[in-house]
Amino acid sequence: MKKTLLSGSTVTGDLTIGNYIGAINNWKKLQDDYNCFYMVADLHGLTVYQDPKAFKERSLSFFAQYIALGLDPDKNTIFLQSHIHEHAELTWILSCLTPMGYLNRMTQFKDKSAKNEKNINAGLYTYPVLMASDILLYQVDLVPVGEDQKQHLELCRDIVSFFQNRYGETFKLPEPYIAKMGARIMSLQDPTKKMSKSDDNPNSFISIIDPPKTIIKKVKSAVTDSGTEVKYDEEKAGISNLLTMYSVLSGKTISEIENDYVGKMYGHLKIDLADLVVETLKPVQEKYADLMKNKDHLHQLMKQGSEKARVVASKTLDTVYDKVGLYPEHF
Ligand code: ATP
Ligand code: LTN
Repeated sequence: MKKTLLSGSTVTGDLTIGNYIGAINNWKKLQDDYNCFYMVADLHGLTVYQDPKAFKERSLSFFAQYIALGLDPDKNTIFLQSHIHEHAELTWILSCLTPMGYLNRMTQFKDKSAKNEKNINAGLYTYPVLMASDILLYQVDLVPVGEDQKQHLELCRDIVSFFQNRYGETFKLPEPYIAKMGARIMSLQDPTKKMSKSDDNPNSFISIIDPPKTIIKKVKSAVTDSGTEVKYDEEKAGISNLLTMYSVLSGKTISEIENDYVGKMYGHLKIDLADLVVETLKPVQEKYADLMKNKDHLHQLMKQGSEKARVVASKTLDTVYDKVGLYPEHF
């Protein structure tokens, strides 16, 4: 029996090279060995204001971006979170068991509310409970996430014990699955912050569907220090970030790259990195363009994903409703 895993990305902006290196590239490697659920987290996206028309298009685009990046809709269950109403329903039940003190500790809530002072809504606060529901509905063994999501996963594990202490064994206890290399790509404009697709400054990230000219411009204008020697150094976050990206995308080790650039300058590495990113994304962008031409086909694939997801999610939710003592509608 294959182990089950689930992961997802929030619908805000477009997927970045950071999401690719830190998440989707790893998801791709897991698709043969695990029973994988990959979710387009559109409900999570609503924690910030979204223009309804643009948001609809973006969710479809995200679904196509997952597939274009190499997730196979026949091998995996790829679906939109909002298509499975069980996510929102389980969130309510789990919210009633989650102490506010636990949510108060979440660093993502603190960061996002500091960034978003005008819209600190309850959804932003209970976001980790929705994330726990995403995971627990599918009885998953593993959750591949970046470092930034580890705290949410720990909370999910706490929620399992709150629930099970009251109602008995119900959920599988999920484990984080964190890839070692390239787990964190930093912003091109402030390399002390992680690259984030919802950053206000588009020069801080490379979107996987940015045109080649934009990619080249963004890499060239990446912030580095005033030095010249191409060497990995934790004190020099900018150049180290470019080296990490180069290493993950080329498959070369950092020291091999350092050797290749002896006597050369930061600018040389930037030009080569820009080319490498453009080349890596070329087939992805071609596939994306192809997929977006045929929306009926995309809708068909979406339906295929949600039908598979619903079978598992509804079974778990039925068990939960029964355990907490909600009166059944059917006998
Ligand atoms: P947002 O800006 O909306 O917070 P994000 O770019 O941080 O978005 P998420 O949707 O939060 O992306 O994350 C999707 C997955 O990508 C997660 O597993 C996360 O750990 C990973 N990820 C996000 N940003 C990076 C990054 N800069 N480097 C590596 N992995 C990342
Ligand atoms: N919060 C996650 C996205 C996400 C997720 C999940 C990841 C939503 N639900 C369930 C793993 C499992 C993020 O990366 N921002």
